[in-house]
Amino acid sequence: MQDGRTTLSKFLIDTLDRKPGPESASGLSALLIDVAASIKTISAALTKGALGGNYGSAETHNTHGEEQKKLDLATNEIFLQHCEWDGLLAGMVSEEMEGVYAIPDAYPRGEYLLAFDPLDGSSNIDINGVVGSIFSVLRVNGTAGDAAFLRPGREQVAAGYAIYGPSTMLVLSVGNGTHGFTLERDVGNFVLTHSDIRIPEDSCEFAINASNERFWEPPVRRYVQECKDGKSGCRQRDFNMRWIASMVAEVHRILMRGGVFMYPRDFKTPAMQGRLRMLYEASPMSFLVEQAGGMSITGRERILDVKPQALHERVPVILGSKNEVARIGRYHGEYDRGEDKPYTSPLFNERSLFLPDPV
Ligand code: AFP
Repeated sequence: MQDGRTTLSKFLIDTLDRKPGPESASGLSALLIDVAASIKTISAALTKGALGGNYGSAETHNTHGEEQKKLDLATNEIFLQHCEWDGLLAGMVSEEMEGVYAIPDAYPRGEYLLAFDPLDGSSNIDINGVVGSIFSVLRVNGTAGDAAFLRPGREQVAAGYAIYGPSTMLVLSVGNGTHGFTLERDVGNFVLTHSDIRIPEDSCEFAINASNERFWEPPVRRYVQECKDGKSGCRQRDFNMRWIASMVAEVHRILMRGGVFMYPRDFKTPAMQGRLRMLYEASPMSFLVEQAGGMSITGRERILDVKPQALHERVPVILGSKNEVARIGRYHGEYDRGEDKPYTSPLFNERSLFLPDPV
């Protein structure tokens, strides 16, 4: 751009098309421009709020048995319409569709696969809260059908999310760091405003749905209890807690100022490994977090190394500031090896004369 600002198109041309590499001239930048067009359209629809006539339930359920809102279906359709025609995709998977969406015969097939959650945190819609869209791009590898998507997240060639807050932002990685673009609404451009985002390695903020505490595993209980003990506990500093019920909003906060987000394994629904979906929530967010210097694990494994077995598989997620996530991983290891002492802190309350050794 002549005014010195970097638009999304300029960023993609410079980063992908003009650099030698597997994704240069393969159409990935054009695909990401189509994804960005979906995001702009969704942003415009959300801005209308209740006046858009899209509020409320669609009175249908998705493959997870969750009630679909009208906006879940409308935003899903927006992604399909913007991305199916360009000849760059071989298939799409979404939270709102049971199987792989095949590209209609009228359009050519391409080399990429797109997985997306068109409206993450949709329970926030009715309260005019923050919501988002999440997406992940893989290159086709010869396999067809579901198997084409069932690959570890480290194979992603691009991942990103949109956050629809006071401003709309697109946060993106094509494997060279994590970068944030802000939508200039009156012009319709995404402009690079947050180049090479870095997550602080330490933090004093955590996010978890505490109403599930009784179902958590001991290592997670231990970590959260230690945070809550604050200055009078073994961490010897106070922590803050946040919960927005939109993974996009939580991850965005962590990218901006650090922290930890947890939707860990729990025993609320024993058949489920976790709450969040691998292909279009955990995997792309883990890619973005790692590209920003953070860490993302199930508790026991790096998420980007886990090979999903099903399109809508769920996975436990613990991500954010490296040193905090590593600590939670260490607590899981100690617990699994039987080295974890049950955590109690009766001496370390506010009347204590003692402070424990930091661990
Ligand atoms: P929806 O996209 O179905 O609204 O789910 C949002 C989400 O998957 C994730 O974005 C939140 O972190 C999590 O669910 C919130 O879960 P709780 O309902 O337990 O707060």
